[in-house]
Amino acid sequence: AIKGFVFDLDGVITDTSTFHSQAWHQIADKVGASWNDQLADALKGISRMDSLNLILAQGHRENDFTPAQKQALATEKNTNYLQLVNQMTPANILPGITAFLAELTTAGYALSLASASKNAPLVLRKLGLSDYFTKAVDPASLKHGKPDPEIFRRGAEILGLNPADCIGVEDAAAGVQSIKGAGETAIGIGDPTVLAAADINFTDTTQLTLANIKTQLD
Ligand code: B16
Ligand code: MG
Repeated sequence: AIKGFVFDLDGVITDTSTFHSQAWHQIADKVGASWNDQLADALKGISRMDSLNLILAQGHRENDFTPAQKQALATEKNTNYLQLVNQMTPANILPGITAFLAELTTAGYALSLASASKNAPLVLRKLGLSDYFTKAVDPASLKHGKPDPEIFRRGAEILGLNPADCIGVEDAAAGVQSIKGAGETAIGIGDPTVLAAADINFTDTTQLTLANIKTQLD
């Protein structure tokens, strides 16, 4: 039986993906890589350095920077991103999420966070949601990022639960792959063709209710 929920942050709890995209777009322009929606989508759920490597590859510039220069570009992106995050308020919580978190907590489900973002604790504080996520996977401690199953496996482990008793909630294809690899039930939020590997598909966060999930699982 399901006892816990493991949440992605960006794209599920709040839409920081537009902020990540804005911040990376500036870096792409700087290194001469063309920017498009497919590239923006491919960066979802991917770690900061993996994202930079994808952008450099897109511009055929993967061999043009030293590790120190790449570190500086990643830091510059994060500075751009933090300026946007610092303007966030609880109004940036996606529709239905606060009610869903309250519903889950009241019903006795355990909650954890499986975000690839090193800025996740700050984002949760800005949203006023830190109290729901006292258990969170530290992305700095991971050997492999999404789509590897490690982050969602750890999301269950920190709750003391078997992955089979957990539902993972994701908006990115790489994240759904990670959930399924960990042996959890996957809810995909967004385009069902992109998230075809999920067990349950919802087009947006307003559909996240226990009643809707139970209907889909029966
Ligand atoms: P940071 P998630 C991911 O968060 C984002 O989707 C991805 O675009 C970002 O590069 C990654 O976090 C790392 O973020 O640079 O803040 O450490 O979707 O796993 O919550
Ligand atoms: Mg996400």
